[in-house]
Amino acid sequence: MAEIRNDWTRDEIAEIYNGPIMELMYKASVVHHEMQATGEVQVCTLLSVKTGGCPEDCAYCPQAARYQTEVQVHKLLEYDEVITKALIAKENGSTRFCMGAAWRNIRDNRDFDNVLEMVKGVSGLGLEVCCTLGMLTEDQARKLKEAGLYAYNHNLDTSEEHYHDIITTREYKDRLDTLTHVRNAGVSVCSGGIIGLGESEEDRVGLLHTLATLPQHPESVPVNALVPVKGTPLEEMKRVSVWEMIRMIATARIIMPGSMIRLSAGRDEMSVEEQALCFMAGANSIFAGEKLLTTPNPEFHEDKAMFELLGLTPRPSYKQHPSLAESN
Ligand code: SAM
Ligand code: DTB
Ligand code: SF4
Repeated sequence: MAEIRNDWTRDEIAEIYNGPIMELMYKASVVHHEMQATGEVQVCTLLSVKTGGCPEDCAYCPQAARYQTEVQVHKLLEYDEVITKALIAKENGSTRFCMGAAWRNIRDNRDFDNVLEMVKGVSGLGLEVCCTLGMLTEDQARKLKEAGLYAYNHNLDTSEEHYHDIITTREYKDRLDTLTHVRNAGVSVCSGGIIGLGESEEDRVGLLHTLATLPQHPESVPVNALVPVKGTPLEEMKRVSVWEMIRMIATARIIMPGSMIRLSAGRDEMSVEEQALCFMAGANSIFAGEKLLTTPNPEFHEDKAMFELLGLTPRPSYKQHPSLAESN
């Protein structure tokens, strides 16, 4: 049985990451089979509850106020609209619902109170509720937890060394501090990154190393491929190849065997065959629905057809692998 380790060295991870691709996929597949239900893929839905106008300068992000993009800016959605969207997501087979806001950090104001109500409402539908609202304090994380929040998403995005080429308005340490606040409040941690930002292979290994050597692995690790958006500084970046996604996913699966590895942004450009390789390599979750937060994603019916073709079943909510119930 694969072991959960938090003492991985960078060299060990680099060796796994750089191994021959077939061997890497095989090893990841074995770990996946031991530690996860391989035929199951969790279907999650994203909803941008507050879009655009963000003061941060993340070079990839269409929601940063300083870039001229075509994003439709809107203030916080109404409660009823959010609940309606969550119900539709549930009817379409999603078991996790993630609400995103283009905030630098949470502030203790009316908007936050309204988000707490939304969390309560969505959790009442039996969905795993996740939020991604920027930086937060431990007290704010506790309030979210009390409202019924299951998980909080806060990506490290890239390695510490590459961070300032992508974001200058906050520090890597700010991100790590938020993850500590989330963890201390007893909320499940969702943290991963993006590839295709112009980072080196060492940066990818560095990101994976930081995640895998946190005191406890994030329960959920999204692997995003950059979706280059017109108007952002990274609009001209070349899309990453599926082999790079596979290397990231497989390495993440091997070094964080108990975590959900989420094939996140970038699926819209991937064939079913390419996605199947990502599932073989250990990915066990997707975001469904025609939009991620602001960019296109495959439609429900396309994913339904893919699940049928590949013999995959949607993973139920709140499921933890028995082998992990004690240890993580
Ligand atoms: N503002 C909050 C924050 O940054 O934590 C929450 C929302 S933010 C849009 C959530 C995540 O979406 C980012 O951390 C980043 O990893 C991902 N993301 C944003 N734009 C992306 C893009 N163009 N391609 C791929 N991933 C992207
Ligand atoms: C994550 O890692 N990927 C999702 C979710 N967490 C919040 C967001 C992807 C956003 C892609 C760009 C967009 O649609 O705006
Ligand atoms: Fe703002 Fe989040 Fe986009 Fe960065 S990724 S600009 S913090 S919405």
